[in-house]
Amino acid sequence: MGVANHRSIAWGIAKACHDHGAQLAFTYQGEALEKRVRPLAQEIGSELVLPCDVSDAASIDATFAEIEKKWGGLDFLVHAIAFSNKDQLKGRYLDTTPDNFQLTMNISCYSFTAVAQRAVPLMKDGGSLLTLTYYGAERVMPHYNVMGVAKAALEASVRYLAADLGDRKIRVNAISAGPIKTLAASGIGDFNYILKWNELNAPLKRNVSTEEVGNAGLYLLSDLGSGVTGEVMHVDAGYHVVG
Ligand code: 0WD
Repeated sequence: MGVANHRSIAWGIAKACHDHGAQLAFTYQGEALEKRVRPLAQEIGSELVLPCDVSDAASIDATFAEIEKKWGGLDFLVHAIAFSNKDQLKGRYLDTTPDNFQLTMNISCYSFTAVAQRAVPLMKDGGSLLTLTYYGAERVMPHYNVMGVAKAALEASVRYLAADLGDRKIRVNAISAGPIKTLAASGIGDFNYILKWNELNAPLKRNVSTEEVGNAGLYLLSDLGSGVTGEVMHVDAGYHVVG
């Protein structure tokens, strides 16, 4: 969930999983994105491409009902979705409006729990849930503002969901990715500056690629990561140890 185009982090994860034999379904939000997602899904032989707006409970219900009908079960799920009004991803956090606070929290945080509620009954033999977060949850990053607050809540929900679902052999983790130039990132003020700063200061002295996040995703989603749950794993060229 969350492929918008070939630059999307979710696409990096999808490709890594596909390369290792996973059968995948994709969701898209609205017709404009459908036009982008369908050809990508076709590229890796996926026939299940479904609409899903995570701000609409009925839409999530319909998506998972269709997955159950087609597959009868689910092994893993990737949630790579976030949204906030662009005019509040610059300037001060202090200026966040109540409407955009709720919208950002709903789409960027609560939706992970909402999709987990529908995915869990399909994970009959255990499973793995993965979401995407950013260092702005832990430390103040310029312009990240309300999204940083939402990501902090998302990381906390990873821990609570991991505790709730461990007895069903369902693992719940997050990847804290370093900055990557995607559609969503282009909405963040001074993003190019953040990219450059990360490149200059990260221990590896570079930024990460969606392929690298994809490989880490493969580890957490597959049995390679069977002992890992409740974890926020940084894939950021090490920036979090210096930033
Ligand atoms: O630097 C970055 N790019 C980082 C991104 C660093 C660390 C974390 N992340 C996170 C993002 O916050 C997000 O949670 O990774 C996740 C994926 O983001 P992305 O790959 O950077 O961005 P993008 O390719 O734009 O995919 C996000 C997609 C949306 O795209 P747009 O740009 O159209 O908003 O999230 C989807 C949509 O496809 N999305 C929704 N899907 C269903 N229902 C909704 C919604 N209501 N809102 C947004």
